[in-house]
Amino acid sequence: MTRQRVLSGVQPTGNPHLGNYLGAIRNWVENQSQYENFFCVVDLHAITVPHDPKILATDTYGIAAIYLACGIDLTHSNIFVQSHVPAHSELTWLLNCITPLNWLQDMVQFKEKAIKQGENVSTGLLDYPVLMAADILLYQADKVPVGEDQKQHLELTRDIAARFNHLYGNKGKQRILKQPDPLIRSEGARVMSLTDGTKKMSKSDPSDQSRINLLDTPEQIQQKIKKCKTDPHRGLVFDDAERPEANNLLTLYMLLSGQSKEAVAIECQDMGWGQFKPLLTETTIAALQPIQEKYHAVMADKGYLESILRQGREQAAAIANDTLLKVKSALGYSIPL
Ligand code: AQP
Repeated sequence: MTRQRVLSGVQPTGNPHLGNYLGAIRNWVENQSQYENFFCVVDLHAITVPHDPKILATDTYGIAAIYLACGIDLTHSNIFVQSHVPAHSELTWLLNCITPLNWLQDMVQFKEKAIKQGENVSTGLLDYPVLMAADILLYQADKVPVGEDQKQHLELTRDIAARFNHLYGNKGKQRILKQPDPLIRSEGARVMSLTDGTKKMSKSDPSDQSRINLLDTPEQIQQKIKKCKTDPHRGLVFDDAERPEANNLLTLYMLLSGQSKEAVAIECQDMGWGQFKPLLTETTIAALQPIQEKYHAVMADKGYLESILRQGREQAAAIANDTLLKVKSALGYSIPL
């Protein structure tokens, strides 16, 4: 039986954090043996906001190394860099021409980032979801494991595929592009900021105190948890809308310690913050230590990393180019001999 195909990615913008790990990468790792997986470093997405050309390549390698460090296994998964497969850009252009402008203007992430950027909003930022649709549709992916923040973009991807198939696949009778399903786990789907439990933990938050980066030192982790926002109540509980920080920090503890929600609820029900914070600190440091060690080992062997990315690119390009050819042929392009 052929395995279903999975595609997902992380942008090489800033430091990857616990949200990227718990919302996305951890789920890729846990489920990878069930699927045929393609994990890309989405470096074309990284320039939709102002970026520094001096660090883009290093950050791109860094995210690929994080994938390996978190447990991506090359017997089940391919790792590649988005810009190494030109079909991503080409399909984006073709899909741009069938995507209504107002679909993009309605995207929540665009509106939020556009407000943050003021006058410097690029066309690329508006077009980000079409590039994301191209990333996914090129691989005819069945499943896309992401955090909750990407759900709307996944719905748009499905709409774009359906529209293409309707317009150019004989009113949908011929399925040229497969509609993917999102894979969003309930726990960890939305890791919140350490400084405001109602805001998503995010690479672009100007305050480094708001997130725990996967490469933070034990001292940084200790200091961030010590200073993180809490509330004046004693006894820690999940799912109290009035206590978003308690819910977030308990969820982090649950996921990083590998315990069930019930066990954590019982363990922490009578705790004060003074008792809980050292426990969370110790658990976080212990969970990140093996990831950090593997990351540094991979980054120290650039030749190895490059060989993985070369192999990943070959596997990815074979599938991507096949889909691109089908799309161009459906659109009426002459195919070079
Ligand atoms: N806070 C989060 N909780 C759960 N999942 C999250 N993801 C991101 N933040 C959280 C998931 O991580 C994957 C990769 O994200 P990305 O590289 O596309 O970056 P992003 O969503 O733009 O991540 P950030 O940190 O939030 O960056 P900015 O600040 O630029 O917006 C995705 O699957 C995402 O859902």
